[in-house]
Amino acid sequence: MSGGMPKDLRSFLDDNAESILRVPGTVAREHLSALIVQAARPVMFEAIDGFPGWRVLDLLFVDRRAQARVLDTEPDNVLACLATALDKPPVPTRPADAAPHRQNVLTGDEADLLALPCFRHGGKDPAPALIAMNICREPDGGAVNLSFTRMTPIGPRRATYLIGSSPHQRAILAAWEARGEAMPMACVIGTHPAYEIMASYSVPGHLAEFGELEMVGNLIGEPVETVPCQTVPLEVPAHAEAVIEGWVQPGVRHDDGPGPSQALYYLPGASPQPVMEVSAIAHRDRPILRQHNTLMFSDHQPLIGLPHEALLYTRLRADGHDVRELFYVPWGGTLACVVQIVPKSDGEVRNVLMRTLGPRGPHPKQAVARLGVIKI
Ligand SMILES: [Mn+2]
Repeated sequence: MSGGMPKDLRSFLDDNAESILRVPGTVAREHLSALIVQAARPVMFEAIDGFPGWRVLDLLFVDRRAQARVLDTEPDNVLACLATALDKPPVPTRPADAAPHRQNVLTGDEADLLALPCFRHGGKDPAPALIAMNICREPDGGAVNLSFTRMTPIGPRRATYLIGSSPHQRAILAAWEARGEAMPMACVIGTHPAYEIMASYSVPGHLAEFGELEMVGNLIGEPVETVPCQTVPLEVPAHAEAVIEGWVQPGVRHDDGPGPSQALYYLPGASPQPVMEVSAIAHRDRPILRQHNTLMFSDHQPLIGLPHEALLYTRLRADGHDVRELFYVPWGGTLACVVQIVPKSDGEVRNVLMRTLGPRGPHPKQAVARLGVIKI
């Protein structure tokens, strides 16, 4: 382990060095998407043609073995471990004095989204895109939400960002737009991967009790440290590879699409999405652009499923069912869920399947029971 240092992406990579496939040669960004899918395990590209200094990392959640490393547990204990952590009270964040991503702070004309090795996921994507954890806050110092977004640069300091997948992100922007005010936003890339579980957490109503960042402390076993942004009134994790800051102007939309979806469709059309005006880009030396390919057999499906698998596991076990494993199968998007159960009575399996199809996101359309005890 990494002594008393705060947990970040680099401490995680050091602790799990043997599990990472390293690609030392220079790779063209046009090839990244296909290479990531073929890697089928955590993969780091050490050099990207035309983007000196940058590295690209993906597939930290591709299967239960990878997820177990993030949670520092065993593959057959991932859901029990995560369920326990999500059941704990939130851990307040605490301020830090310094942040490695401030090693390079680019503002004004120096900030250039096009200098980052964004890449197309599918062949029909309109432009290279960037996946980031998006932090925004309700007006008047309200609740802070953390969620993933796909940003597509449309200029050096402008990017559309896909708002469709996060109800909280949509609601917070709507509150700012109703006041006719620009919304401050920060996009965070490359934290300890446990943060990403909470950025994938989508549960209605939680903002009244906690923001996602406050639950990350339970996943990494220490409070999340934050620092103020440089150009917007928001706090961001102090231990990140890169932070993009900016403002979302009210009422402005720009077409985005086509693009992949978690449900394995390649969405054919374009849709109007909000636009972030970038005010600063901060990054560590030799930054690691942790990215999420959104095509099939990537992190996209398992990461979206993971926190919701743990919540459903908790609920089914609280109802007295001997659930052993529960899995939104990646080849079913997030629409098919397999539950491994040791039933104790007639009709129990049917009840469990009906509960699995209940009103919770993601919304499986198909639930399958697998009986007995099986090692995966
Ligand atoms: Mn939320």
